[in-house]
Amino acid sequence: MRATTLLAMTAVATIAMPAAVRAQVTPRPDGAEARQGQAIVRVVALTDSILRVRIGRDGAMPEDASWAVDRATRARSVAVTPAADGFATKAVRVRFGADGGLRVEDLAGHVISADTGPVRFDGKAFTLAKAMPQGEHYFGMGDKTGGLDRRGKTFVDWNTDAFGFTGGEDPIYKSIPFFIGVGGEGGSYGLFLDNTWRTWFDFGHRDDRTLAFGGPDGPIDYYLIAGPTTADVVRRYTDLTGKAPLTPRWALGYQQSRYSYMSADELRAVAARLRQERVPTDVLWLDIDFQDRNRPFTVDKNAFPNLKGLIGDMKGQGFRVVTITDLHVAKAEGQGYAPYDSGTRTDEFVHRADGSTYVAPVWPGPSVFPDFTQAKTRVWWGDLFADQVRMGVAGAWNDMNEPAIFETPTKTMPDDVVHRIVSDDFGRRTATHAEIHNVYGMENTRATYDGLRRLAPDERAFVMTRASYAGGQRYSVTWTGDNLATWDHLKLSVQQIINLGLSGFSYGAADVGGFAGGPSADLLTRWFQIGAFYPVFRDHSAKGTPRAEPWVDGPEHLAIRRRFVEERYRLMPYLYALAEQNARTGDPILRPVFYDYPAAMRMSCDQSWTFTLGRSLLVAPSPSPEQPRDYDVCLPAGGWYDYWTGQRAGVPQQQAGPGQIQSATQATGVATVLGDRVTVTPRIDTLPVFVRAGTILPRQPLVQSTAEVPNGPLQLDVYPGEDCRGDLYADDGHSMAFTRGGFLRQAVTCRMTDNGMTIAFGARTGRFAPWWKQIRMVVHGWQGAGVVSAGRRAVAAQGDAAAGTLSFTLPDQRKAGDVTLARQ
Ligand code: MIG
Repeated sequence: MRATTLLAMTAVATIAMPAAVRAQVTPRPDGAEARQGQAIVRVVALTDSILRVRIGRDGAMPEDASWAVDRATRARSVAVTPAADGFATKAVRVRFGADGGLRVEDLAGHVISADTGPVRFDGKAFTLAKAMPQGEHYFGMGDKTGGLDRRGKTFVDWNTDAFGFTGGEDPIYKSIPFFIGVGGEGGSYGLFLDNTWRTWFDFGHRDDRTLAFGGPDGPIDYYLIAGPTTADVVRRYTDLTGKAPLTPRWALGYQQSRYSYMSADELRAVAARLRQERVPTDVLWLDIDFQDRNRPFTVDKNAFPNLKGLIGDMKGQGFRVVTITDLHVAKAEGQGYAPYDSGTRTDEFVHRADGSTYVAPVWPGPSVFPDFTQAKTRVWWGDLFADQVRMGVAGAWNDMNEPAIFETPTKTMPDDVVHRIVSDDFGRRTATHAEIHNVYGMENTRATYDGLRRLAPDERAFVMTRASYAGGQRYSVTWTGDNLATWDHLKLSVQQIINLGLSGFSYGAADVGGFAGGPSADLLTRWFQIGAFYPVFRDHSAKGTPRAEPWVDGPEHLAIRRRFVEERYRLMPYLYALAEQNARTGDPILRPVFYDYPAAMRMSCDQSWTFTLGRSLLVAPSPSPEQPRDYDVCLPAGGWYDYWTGQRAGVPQQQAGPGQIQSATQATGVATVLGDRVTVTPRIDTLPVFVRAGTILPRQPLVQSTAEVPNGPLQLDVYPGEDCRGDLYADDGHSMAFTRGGFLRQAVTCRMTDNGMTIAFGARTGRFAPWWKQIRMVVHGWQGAGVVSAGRRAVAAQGDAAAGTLSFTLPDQRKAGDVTLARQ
């Protein structure tokens, strides 16, 4: 069916051209060029699986420069094998059709991506069109709304302050012109259009056989990234646009925010209550009201008379303080406001077309805007954080950087505002806002991030942004902006974070509870349960809305919320190892199920916001969370355990015999297990979480913040199954020492033997001495007693028949070695 459609489309594409005409292909050592009407298409193999496609409109290639892909990466290439109609790498074959149309196949001839015709121009605007096979689905594009799958929809990239955006609203805050096609005959592939203008993508909205995209101007410069797995694509996309740096560990803790905590006293009271209620917390946020008249880099001395002292006291209680710094600089002439004075002196602000400084109203009133596309302006901006760093501020929150402008229907700068580009490989030139708009926020975070790294070179920098562009993950984490306190937004938040993760932004957040509106008690509780599994877990709410701290709905709701925050803290070794894996590979922290389990694409349950945290944990909220009705969870093949009870959750159907197996689990209410399908009866105090069979899951004793040293052993839960492993990673959590050997990495694997199991601790790398002195092992799915030995030493073990576990304690396993378990 799918192949027929493709053949038909190819036929359509070629019928238009005289059949005998062949595209003229000019070979290159690293690719090939062909003529497409008036245009030249150049394809260069950066690697065997990453192709860069540039199209010269009138013979000349576009400027070889990028905000997203650095020079060294763009300069990579591999030698290719030429062919009459194109070339081949070790992974793909590139063929130009008679009309110069591009077709990329795997080496077995499966189509990965194929033009349906040549590039089309309309003045400066361009349109590219590719075949859209049935059964292919599309993901990525950052945190755009519209559900998980982009198929059938159309999107525009134009960073927009979208307060209270609805579930289908577009554009919103970020522009990441990158998508992944999943489910086509050539496997997953990615396409990144590196064009900062107001680009657009149509995933079959107009014509369900055509995926079209284009822009109003700017370079036609895109990358095709072959898989075949989705993970291959994401890793390669982050090879191109950069990995997110390892965050400080405290950024993985619970974070409490509000627009705004209005005074030092109020912040102290919130902090005290968090500790009193024993809700583990790492970060407190100060929103715009901590500043003097909303002016960036100032402090309201009445409300916060001693910010440095406050931050120090908070640190003493295990809290970090992150403060907001918007990019609009108050136009405060002759008032001793240093950012304005120094920026004016050295001409750091964006100009109008007539050369005067562009002034527009935002929070501080009339404001001016740093020209972040100049390297020297970024340095100037970064240096402004010196005071904050001195006061102990832990990180920066860059808001309003679309940029948002008040009192104008476009909500942003006029298109003809002039930016100066003096940066990277760009030729020195001016550019209109139409070109720079979508990268303005990212360059703002770049300036902030680089500044913090310069000011405190041995600390990891933490920046959170609202607007960004492809590659922004190198500088900041992000959140989804001004969402609403509705059930739809709770679900949407996970879909947004999944697509952010597939778009390089592995650290996604959404305001827990919803920014505007005020959540019901049940909604806020559910949001805590789900938010506890977000990569970044921050409760935040708008001025004038009901408070949304964990205790606001009374002790019963607080108890549920606390339990989920606590569970996140217990999982910190797992979460932190995922963060570190992300920094090396680009693998998202929070993933769609099909990331690690491609067959999940074909499962029949509603998986529209089921997600995994790493490959080992699967979180399955109700597809209609506001409804108390039963729902089905499909678990990928291979077997799963109920996270909360440790019991096997998916007995394969063939072993179950006729009829259904009833298995009552404490966590999910009554679960009916039929094959890999689990029927869940929702309860407000539970959230179904499953652990992949074949996992060794590290957890730690409960702490009230990551600053506290856990008291007790590291716990390793072993869930037997195929490819059984777990990863230990530890370091000091905040400094750059991990880049100099100050880390601990160790793999632990398990395999079933005839009469039990062998658990193998791999060799440890790195020099970091961890907090744990002992390891508590809990082996699940174990029947009866067991004899355990580590090396030649016998280890006392306790079997628990009811729980189906065997437990024992080992000294820290600094060296590689086997632990053997024998059934008795
Ligand atoms: O115009 O700083 O999205 O999180 O609390 C509103 C105040 C400005 C928008 C952000 C929101 C923040 C708020 N900001």
